[in-house]
Amino acid sequence: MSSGENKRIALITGITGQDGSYLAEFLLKKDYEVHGVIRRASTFNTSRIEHLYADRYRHKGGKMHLHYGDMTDSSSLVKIISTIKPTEIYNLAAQSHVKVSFDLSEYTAEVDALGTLRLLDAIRTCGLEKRVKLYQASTSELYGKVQEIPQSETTPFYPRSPYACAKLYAYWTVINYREAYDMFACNGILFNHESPRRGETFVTRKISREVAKIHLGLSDCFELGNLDSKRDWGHAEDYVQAMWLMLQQDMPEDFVIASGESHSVREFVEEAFKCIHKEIVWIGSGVNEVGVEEDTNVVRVKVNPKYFRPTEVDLLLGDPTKAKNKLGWVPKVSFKDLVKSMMESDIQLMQKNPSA
Ligand code: NDP
Ligand code: GDR
Repeated sequence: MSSGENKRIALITGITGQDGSYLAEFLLKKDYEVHGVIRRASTFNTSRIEHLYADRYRHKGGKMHLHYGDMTDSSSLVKIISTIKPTEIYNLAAQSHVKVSFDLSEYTAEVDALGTLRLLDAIRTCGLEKRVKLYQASTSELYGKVQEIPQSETTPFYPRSPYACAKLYAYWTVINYREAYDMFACNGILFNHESPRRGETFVTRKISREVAKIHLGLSDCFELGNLDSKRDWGHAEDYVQAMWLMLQQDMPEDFVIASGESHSVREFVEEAFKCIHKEIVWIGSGVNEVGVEEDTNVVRVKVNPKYFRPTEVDLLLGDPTKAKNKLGWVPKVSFKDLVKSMMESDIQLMQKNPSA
């Protein structure tokens, strides 16, 4: 076999997102040739991956290559796949915001559900179904309304949002193509994972940014929705390693990737304030509940129902035993360290640029 045939070529959809950026870094370190699909946008959307170019100012050099494409545009997917001939595809592209999916339900289904189908068909159109390995970004949102605690690969699904319904379609399409066409295609059922690169509208990053602003005297209070929902939060950098491990197995299988610990939004807030040496106590209830700073009694957090979802996912707690046993994967970053790393990063960012 020539060295060309051994070349490891990865295609990442969603490379400009949180996970895409960590995964690209991880694969480049493993000497992959990395290709990413980016969308045309009216402003720059490559801030998370610019450092991966050899010449970041002229967007040149290195082993990362970007291609314009979109999950709603089959022809772009076929063109990219037929040109690159990837050995591994990581399908991370999605309208990934659960609350927004209630407003953009049809678009979310186009991208997250049909987009996955388009990608699978593009692989077949290019005749690569026996050569390429596919990772699908499935989600703990599939579990939705609690059926079992903790949630594992065998827990029944009960999606609670247009996002989760779209991801459920994608999950089953991946399994169907695996069985129908003998494709190496896996679902990673990943529980929430965060980082300093997390999008600003997800709750953890919203909290770390707002608490950083309070710490620096740039703001004095912020608003949240449901404080009682519980999530199993890990660090994105740990989780992208699990994506890769799934594609290095002999057989394609689906895996739960989680920390095995669950914390409420309220606890995340408290931990973030601890990082700036402030204790938060809660008074009132429901929409009248506020978080006040213990020493000063100043209100720091208010509940605003505008952030509530029509249907909520109350409690997610994953059981990652299968991943531990078969992939040898265990998360390294604890909840406390995750909050600390996000807080430190946002304090630094705000110090440099207070209007960020
Ligand atoms: P982000 O929202 O940070 O990134 C989403 C990526 O998808 C971005 O690169 C975005 O591009 C791209 N994208 C969106 N729409 C399209 C489209 N129509 N065509 C092409 N690209 C598109 O998500 P994360 O990195 O957090 O998550 C990655 C994947 O994992 C997603 O599929 C998400 O649903 C799933 N997931 C995430 C979890 C988490 O906790 N982070 C947990 C479980 C699953 P642009 O930058 O231009 O917007
Ligand atoms: P989630 O993440 O819906 O779990 O989806 P998000 O951070 O948006 O919400 C987590 C929980 O926090 C509550 N919440 C708020 N959420 C936001 N965004 N803003 C608020 O002000 C706020 N206040 C309280 C929410 O109601 C919810 O209960 C994420 C995404 O990355 C998905 O793509 C992924 O599939 C799942 O994680 C696993």
